[in-house]
Amino acid sequence: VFNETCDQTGITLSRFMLEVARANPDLQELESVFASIQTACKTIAKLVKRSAIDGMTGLQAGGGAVNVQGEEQKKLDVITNDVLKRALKFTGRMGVIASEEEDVPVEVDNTMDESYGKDVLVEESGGRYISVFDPLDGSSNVDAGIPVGTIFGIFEEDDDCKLADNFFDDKTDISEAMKGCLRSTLKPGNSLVAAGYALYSSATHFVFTLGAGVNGFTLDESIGEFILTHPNIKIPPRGKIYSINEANRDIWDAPVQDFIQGLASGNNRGKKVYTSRYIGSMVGDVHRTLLYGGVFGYPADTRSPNGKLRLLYEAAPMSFLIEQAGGKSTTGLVRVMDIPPKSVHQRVPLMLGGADEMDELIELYNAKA
Ligand code: AFP
Ligand code: FBP
Repeated sequence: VFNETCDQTGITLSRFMLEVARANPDLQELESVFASIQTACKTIAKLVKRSAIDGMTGLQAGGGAVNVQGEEQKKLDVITNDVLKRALKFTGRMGVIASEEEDVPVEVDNTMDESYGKDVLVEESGGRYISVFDPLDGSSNVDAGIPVGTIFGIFEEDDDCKLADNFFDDKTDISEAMKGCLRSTLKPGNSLVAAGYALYSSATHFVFTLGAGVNGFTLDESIGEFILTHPNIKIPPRGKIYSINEANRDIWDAPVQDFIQGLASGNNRGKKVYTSRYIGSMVGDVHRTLLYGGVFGYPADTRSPNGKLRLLYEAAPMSFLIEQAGGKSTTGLVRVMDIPPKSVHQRVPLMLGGADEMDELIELYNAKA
């Protein structure tokens, strides 16, 4: 019956993860993590779609809420953060979660949920994973109906972090203990065990990697399931689109100025004249880059020497996906996946795209060094 159902629906994300877990017992616990993430993403898709109708547009009440990066929080930033946090909490597999919308990482106290009443034990606290996420990336666009997304990355907790958990009994020390836990746990992108995004657009897409290629699913709203529509995504070595905020052109690093000029004029190794597409919503811009090829970036400039994008929950997960699809991701000087984070909300210059395109950019940087 199960197979017959799948013949009718296609390969669902749930079935895909079930088969991954069967073939790789070590990844079994990730199945429940993914079950929660996909439920959260379906919920966020609904919230985004209904935001104008349900009065969820605009800034958080009072207009005064600002996240730790000094960005004004929108109502949807706050509620989508809550949706993801709650979903991850009840996997029972999370030790720590870190989000764009939280000042510091949040420990997952996943033993009890008061809303269920005191007697209901939800899960034994057995956090094995750490999740980093941006619940609603591109949210400044959302009121105009422009695509937005959720980005996530999953690391495995290490032993030092488990030791730090012992200190959580004294609630007053949680935040300091968490900082210690974070320092000992959050790793460069090359330690990610999974990463992905959901794109809320003309359709809802869910694209992820477990370190063995990239697969893309599309939400079939009639059955409420993500269906495998883009198996084994590969980014071509060269595309014909670049995606970058050209308002910053005059203040970019010189190699990026030369590189983009070369793409626009056809004076590049591929001898192709590129066109420009920029949504200003990273998930949409990266999704197009993955599927159509080309270049996406938010490089260093004189105003923002570290660029704009956050290493942990924007640049590293997207770099993992791009590399798994055969592309490359660099600051121009170093591979983004190799950069160890020093703080949760650290920014990093990011240029990603086809392997040939990025090799050309890296050579331009090397030539100017
Ligand atoms: P918001 O979440 O504030 O809309 O920012 C989106 C974002 O971090 C990323 O998704 C875009 O690629 C980038 O900012 C766009 O930034 P610019 O407006 O400076 O081009
Ligand atoms: P497509 O339907 O081929 O994507 O074309 C879209 C479009 O007509 C407009 O929506 C868009 O503003 C314009 O082309 C972009 O043109 P260009 O590629 O020259 O920037």
